[in-house]
Amino acid sequence: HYTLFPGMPRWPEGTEELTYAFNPGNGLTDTVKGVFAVAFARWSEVTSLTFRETESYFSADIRIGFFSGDHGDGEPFDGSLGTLAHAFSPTNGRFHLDADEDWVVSGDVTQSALSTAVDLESVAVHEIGHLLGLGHSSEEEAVMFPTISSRRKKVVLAQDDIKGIQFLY
Ligand code: TQI
Ligand code: ZN
Ligand code: ZN
Repeated sequence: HYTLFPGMPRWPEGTEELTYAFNPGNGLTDTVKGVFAVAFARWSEVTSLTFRETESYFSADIRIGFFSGDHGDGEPFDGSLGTLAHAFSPTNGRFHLDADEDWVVSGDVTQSALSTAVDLESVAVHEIGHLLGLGHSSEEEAVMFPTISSRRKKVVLAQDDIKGIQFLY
């Protein structure tokens, strides 16, 4: 079953559109940005929320960046595997990914030669769930389940994820 954060934080009643922006310092390609767009679309398909990319990193609702090791928020990344990414409950909007992972951006993670390969879209869909207010699920098929096998792709929302997000929005 899905969980919510303590106190059930959510984006305010009446929120229709959330903006997101990428850390300008990362210089991300359109291919990488496209993975996030697809991940956001999975959540907008089952809610009335929409997501729009903006150029303005500091005024965006959701701020996405790749960082290595200690990056100034007291939750340092740890190199390959371990912590892959973190995102915070509404309405914080911080969405950080570990720059030292072997991210698979396009192509099939299950076929990667690297045992450390991590599927970017799978992690993005999970973290967006946190950004919108979902905690972890006890259901293994849910994208909000707290573990993922390496070289696994899990991007399709389970009924449990959908029930959780539709409770909030
Ligand atoms: N990062 C943890 C996560 O996103 C950070 C975290 C732990 C967390 N407890 C939390 C965030 C409670 C919000 C609320 O779960 S992670 C997975 C999964 C991670 C793990 O790097 O361990 C995914 C990131 F589920 F596969 F294990 C993305 Cl998909
Ligand atoms: Zn961080
Ligand atoms: Zn999580």
